[in-house]
Amino acid sequence: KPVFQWDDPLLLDGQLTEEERMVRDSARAYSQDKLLPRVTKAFREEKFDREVFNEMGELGFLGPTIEGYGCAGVNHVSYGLITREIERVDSGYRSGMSVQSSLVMHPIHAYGTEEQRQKWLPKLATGEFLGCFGLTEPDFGSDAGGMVTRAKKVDGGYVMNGAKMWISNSPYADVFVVWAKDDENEIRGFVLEKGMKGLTAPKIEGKFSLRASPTGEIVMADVFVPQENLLPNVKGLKGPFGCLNKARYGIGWGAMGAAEFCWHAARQYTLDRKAFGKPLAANQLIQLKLANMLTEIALGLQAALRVGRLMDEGRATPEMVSIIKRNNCGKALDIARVARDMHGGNGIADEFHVIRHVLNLEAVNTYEGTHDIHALILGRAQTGIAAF
Ligand code: TGC
Ligand code: FAD
Repeated sequence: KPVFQWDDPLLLDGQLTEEERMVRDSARAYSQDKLLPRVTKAFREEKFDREVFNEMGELGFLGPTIEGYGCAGVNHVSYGLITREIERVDSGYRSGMSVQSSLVMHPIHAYGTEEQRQKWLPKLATGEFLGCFGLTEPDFGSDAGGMVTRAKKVDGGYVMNGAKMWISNSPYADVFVVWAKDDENEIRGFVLEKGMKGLTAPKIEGKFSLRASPTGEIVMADVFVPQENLLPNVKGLKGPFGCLNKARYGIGWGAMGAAEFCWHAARQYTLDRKAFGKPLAANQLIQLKLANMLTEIALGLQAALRVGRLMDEGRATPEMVSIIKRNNCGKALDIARVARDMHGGNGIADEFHVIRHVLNLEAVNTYEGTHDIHALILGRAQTGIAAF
């Protein structure tokens, strides 16, 4: 007789291959053994543990879907399982991993020359190099195509001027994938390297979200970028958006990991804590909240798995990715807020971890296309009308 498993309600585990389960188990063991013990201090003190990238590199978690160049070459479902386990601990660690994998290694692999791949990918794969991705500008976030950063053609390369804002990893980055307009007004991708004259990456202070992940600007004042640092094989917004498809997909899984943590914590807390002579979990209002969490997470994970399978078959579209990015981030944020409430006063203490997930998920719901921008993408897809 089939038995209901409350923590795997739709038997996701059985839908995975043996290899995928191995990847998941290795990501879970690493995240629980090595990231969880560090995260409270990292978040409280806004402390960036640079060595996390070397550790992830050693385990094959950086650029994991890339074949060769020292990368693991696993499928997209496995990539999603890794982000889910890392984000179960903290969205900031997942952010770092997503940026390195989908926004830095992917464009170099997909749009770069063989020399560029050989030069940067192996060191990004081990975590020896840290990468960042500059698309957003102070005055152009959702409307990324309005960017004003310029790459002017000169002898032997380009001179770049402009500023990028809200850039994950930038203060510590060695490699900067930056999107700018050329003399023909075409958006092109460039790889800038730490130490280039005129290139700085000041940290953004006062962040109350993703405090374990450094965020900064990229400021370019007459930076000379040699011709060989142009990513030659893409032009236009489809360059950066092609990277975002991969990263947004991983976030769809990752947000569910954070939500699962909050759900499990709320369940255990309300089983353990007594009020009015009985466990909190014995109240209908509490059980309703737990039932909603279980349902949304089970459905969100199924959707992420489906998109992952389609991606592995080459059949996924950006709109499918918008469905899971939007739904799973929005639902995870709701779940985290409700779980925080269910913890009462303890819910605001970082030792219970839930408030940290709430704060992180506020940013996760905003970056890589806000919740409403993904609604507009899905609105356009069914009406044919761009309502941006
Ligand atoms: P639109 O007219 O829709 O498209 C312009 C060109 O781009 C192509 N395109 C895509 N290609 C591949 N994948 C996609 N998802 C694509 N979306 C669009 C499109 O086909 C077209 O190509 P072509 O050849 O015809 O020119 O562009 P639009 O200017 O109307 O923009 C629409 C909108 C609002 C949907 C878009 O700008 C958008 O998605 N805005 C959100 C911006 C965003 O997501 N920024 C993310 C910055 S990176 C980040 O947040 C990292 S956080 C990471 C972390 O720490 O984890
Ligand atoms: P805006 O575009 O100004 O939007 C403000 C509000 O208006 C939002 O609610 C939005 O949904 C709404 N809105 C906008 N346009 C419309 C419309 N047409 N109709 C209805 N509502 C609309 N970017 C990078 O390039 N690289 C990174 O590594 C990176 N990392 C980030 C890390 C963090 C911690 C954060 C917070 C952001 C990061 N970003 C990064 C930037 C992120 O992608 C942008 O913040 C995001 O795309 C939204 O842009 P914006 O902040 O300019 O908001």
